[in-house]
Amino acid sequence: MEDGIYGSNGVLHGKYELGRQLGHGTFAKVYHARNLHTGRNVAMKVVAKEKVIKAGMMEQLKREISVMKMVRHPNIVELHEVMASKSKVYFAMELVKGGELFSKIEKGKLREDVARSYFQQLISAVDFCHSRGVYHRDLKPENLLLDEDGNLKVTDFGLSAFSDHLRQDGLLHTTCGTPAYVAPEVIGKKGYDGAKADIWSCGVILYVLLAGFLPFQDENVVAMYRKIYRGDFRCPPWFSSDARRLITKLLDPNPDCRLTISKIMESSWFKKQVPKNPKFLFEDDLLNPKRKESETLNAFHIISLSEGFDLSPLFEENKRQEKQEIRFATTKPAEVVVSKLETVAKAMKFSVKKSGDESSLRLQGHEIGRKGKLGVAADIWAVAPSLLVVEVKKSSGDTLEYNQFCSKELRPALKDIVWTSGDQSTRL
Ligand code: ISQ
Repeated sequence: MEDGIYGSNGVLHGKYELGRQLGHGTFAKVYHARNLHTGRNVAMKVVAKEKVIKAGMMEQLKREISVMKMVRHPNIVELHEVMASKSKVYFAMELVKGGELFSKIEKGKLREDVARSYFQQLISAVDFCHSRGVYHRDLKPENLLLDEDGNLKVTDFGLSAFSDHLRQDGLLHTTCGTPAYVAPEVIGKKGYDGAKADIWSCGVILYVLLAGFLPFQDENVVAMYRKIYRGDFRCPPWFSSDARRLITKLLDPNPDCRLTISKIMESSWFKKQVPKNPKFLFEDDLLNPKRKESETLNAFHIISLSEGFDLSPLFEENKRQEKQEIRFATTKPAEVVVSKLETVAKAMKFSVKKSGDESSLRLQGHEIGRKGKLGVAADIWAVAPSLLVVEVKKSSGDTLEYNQFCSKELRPALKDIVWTSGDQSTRL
């Protein structure tokens, strides 16, 4: 088979069983694969060596691969191992199951706080790699994946020579070769600073997250180049003044004037607190990381004894109210919980009030029921860094109406974010 790398059983390198194709482009294909020794599922990127050699990138690539194999960052798709045959290079990478960040933007622009949370994760990944001398050079939404918990994962860091468009079917997908995310100095083919070029692309990505469309667009590619060279773009009216200020400094066509990562991190838009600041049950865990680790395990362990909804044994002191309360654990981020609750409220035409840190929500019906308007209170508690407990209770109105609201609206809406100990996505 494939120049000797497959055994007669079709197993790659005697180790990986290739499964379905996850994506493809002109140069690269990505497959689902399973390591038969460890049982670990991976994403296997297969690239034709010839393309890399033709681009004169082999040496640089080898250097960057050796760096990427050593780096570990929560927002970077991990490169587990690299294998090669005569004609192909195989990258066994962390399998990321939540799809492309793209698919979120295809549904429309993101809320500013949600965009900020993704942008902060992106900048954290970019900063980490730049500090190790690795540049992406091809940052675009196709390279931004989401894991099952909604965390951002950047793919192809240091592998841009192998990077390719995996799909070309979406609203914001660029047709192969368009420079929508590429810095002017890169198009100009002068020598360029990889760090500055990545920061430009981050600026385009931030614009797209907040706008739902590209900053530099034209049916005519030459006209599009011209806009990029001039930094000729407009911010839509819904951008906040802080967001405008930051994007304008990121999309500066002069790389010497463009913001550095540390200046991005100092900017008021970037620093603004993201909503996910749930109350910490074990507040001093934050001060004592050693204890945090053991408590984290305990938190999962305790909750794993109380499957799914209603963890009332955890909160004995509230037993009197237990029929009126819903408590459940989730490994999803707080903004996912908030957005689920807001969707329910919207469907029911309830109004929503949130505390400043969005760890508490109050939902209020407008219809006058048997005991006035129905009021629902939701509180989000972080019991461990990646585990939240959500508590929902009636704050006003009739209990029967509230119970109906819970069974018909709330429980079905929250069902798929409830964590149970059998959940594959939890890391115990
Ligand atoms: C990881 N998981 C799923 C898909 C992927 C595509 C490209 C690179 C890495 C990936």
